[in-house]
Parts: sequence; structure tokens; C-alpha cells
Amino acid sequence: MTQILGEALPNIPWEDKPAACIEPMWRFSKNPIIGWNPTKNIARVYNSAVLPHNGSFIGVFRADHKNGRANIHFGRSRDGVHFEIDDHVIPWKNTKGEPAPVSYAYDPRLVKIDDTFYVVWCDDMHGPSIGLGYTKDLVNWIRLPNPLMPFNRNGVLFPRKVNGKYKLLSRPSDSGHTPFGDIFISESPDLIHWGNHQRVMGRGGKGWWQGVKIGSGPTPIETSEGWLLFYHGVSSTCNGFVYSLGAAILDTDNPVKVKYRSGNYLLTPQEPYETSGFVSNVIFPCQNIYDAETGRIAIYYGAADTFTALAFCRVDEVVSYVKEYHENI
Ligand code: BMA
Repeated sequence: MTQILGEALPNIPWEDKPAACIEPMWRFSKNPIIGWNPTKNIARVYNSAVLPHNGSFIGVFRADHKNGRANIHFGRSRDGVHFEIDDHVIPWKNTKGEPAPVSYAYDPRLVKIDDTFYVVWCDDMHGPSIGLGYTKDLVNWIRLPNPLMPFNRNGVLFPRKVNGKYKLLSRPSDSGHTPFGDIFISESPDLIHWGNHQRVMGRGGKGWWQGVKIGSGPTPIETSEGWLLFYHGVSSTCNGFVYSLGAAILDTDNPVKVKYRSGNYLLTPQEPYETSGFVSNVIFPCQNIYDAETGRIAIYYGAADTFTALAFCRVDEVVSYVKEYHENI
């Protein structure tokens, strides 16, 4: 049995797998959990990240404003399903305490390392690059220097140091809608100086769902089999890109090494809130939370660049599936 190496979360949002479901991952029956126009200034909330905190939940939310520009807002929830999202953007300051607003920001990830919450997002550094900031109290939000040069997206920090170094996944890209992309890893002793960049895994394989580009993903989950990494894979169709959700297992001590990777996707756009919206046919996972006690995993994903939705799986079943459909890519 694969175990999650982490903490228990008895109040994880959860629904058992429907009896008729033969897939390793299933959707929340009350999806989407955040719909159109959730606050006065926000049109859509999607591609967002939630964490448990003091018995309830907090999150950083990609909010597309009613002028079309994206930024990140903070929000809270008692149950991980119903959220109260601030109508104002996160008030970033630099390390000197001066206001350091972002011109745009999207696709945030949130991870707690020791006593600090880190936010990683797609930032504007004369083009898309990785943004990084932290808060210890959810009141003061401090920006750090951009870890990587443009153009880059889909930055994801590991939830602990590996061999004494912070590890950051990213997906080098271009300044537009990027028709290519593989997942790379970088490391740092202090979250300021980054290097030892290496390629973890590429697009492609026998299937087509991840043939154009791939990008992580929620925070990797440490398991007895290695780091369980969910990610998105993109294929190109007559109607544009289609974003699906896949999974891989990376070596615990050397996460540049892919142990297993599923040649099949785990979720692809199927429900109306995934196939129809501001950008149709997008499933974009940005966060997972888990209950190590039971092996339950809840994944928050953006649907059709419009909605926030939840999917569920069990670590043992999903790891077995990734191994069963493993493909060397
Ligand atoms: C990517 C990002 C995501 C978005 C996706 C589909 O390039 O911009 O925020 O969900 O495209 O439009």
C-alpha cells in the first residue's frame, strides 16, 4: 500500500467514488465550487491554490478582473468548498517594506514550508516569468526576487528541502501561448540564488493528450513511492489547445528522475463547466491537499479558465494506475 508521508486532515473536502465510476479520479458532484462574478471586481476565479490552516482553509486565487487583467487575491473557507475571497489584490511589499505591486499575476501555487506560506505565480518580468513571495501571518506579504528569467511559467516549489536545497519546478516558455514546453527543476540554498537547472520530463509519448506541452501542477505529494506529481498536458486540435490532467512519480531524493509516468491522462475536459467557458476545454490543476491517515487526495483545478472545481482520488489507487499505465517518454 502506498502511504502519504505527511499530516492527517480529517476535514478534507471529500466524496466517495460513485459506484459506477471505473476511473482512478472522480469529480465533486457539486462542481463547480466557484462560479462567475464571485465578487464586485472579479469576473472569474480559477487555477487557484488552497491549504488547510488552523482547522479551516485558506487560499490564493487567480482572479480575472472585470477589465480582463489577472491578479491574485486571498481567500478563506471553513470547509474547503465555500470560499470568501477578498475583493482586493494581495498587497505585496518588497523586503524593505515598500509597496511592490504586480502588474499582472496568475496561476498561483501555495505551499507551507516550516512556518511560512510561499506563493509562486506567473509574474510580469517584461514578459511572463516566475514570481515568488511569502507570508508568515497572512497579513504581511513579502515579495522575493524573481527566481528565474523570462519566459517561464508554472513554478511549483517542493514542500520541503531535498538534500538541503529548495527545489522549484518550472516550464520555460515564450511570451505568448507557447506551442512547446517541458518541465525543468532548479535548486536554491536560500530561495534567492537558483541554479543546477535540469530537465525532468518532456512532452510527447505514444498518446496525444500531452503532445504539445506539459506543466506542473500542484505541490508534489511525498509518498512511500516517491513524489506524486500531478501536472497538465496539452494537445492541439482544430479548435485550439485541450488541457488534461496527468500524473508522474519522481524519485524522493533525486526528483529529476522520473520513476513512473502515466501514458494515459487521469482527467480530460468532459463536463460542461470544463468544455465550455471563457477558454473551453481546460482542466488546469494548481493544488492538492491530502489526508495522510486515509490516503485521500483532493485536487483543486481551474475549469475552462472560468470556474474552480474539485476532483478526488486515493493515493494507493492513483499510484497503482500510474504504474499500470507507465510509459517511458
Ligand atoms: C495557459 C495559462 C493558464 C490557462 C491556460 C489555458 O497558458 O495562461 O492560465 O489556464 O493557458 O488558457
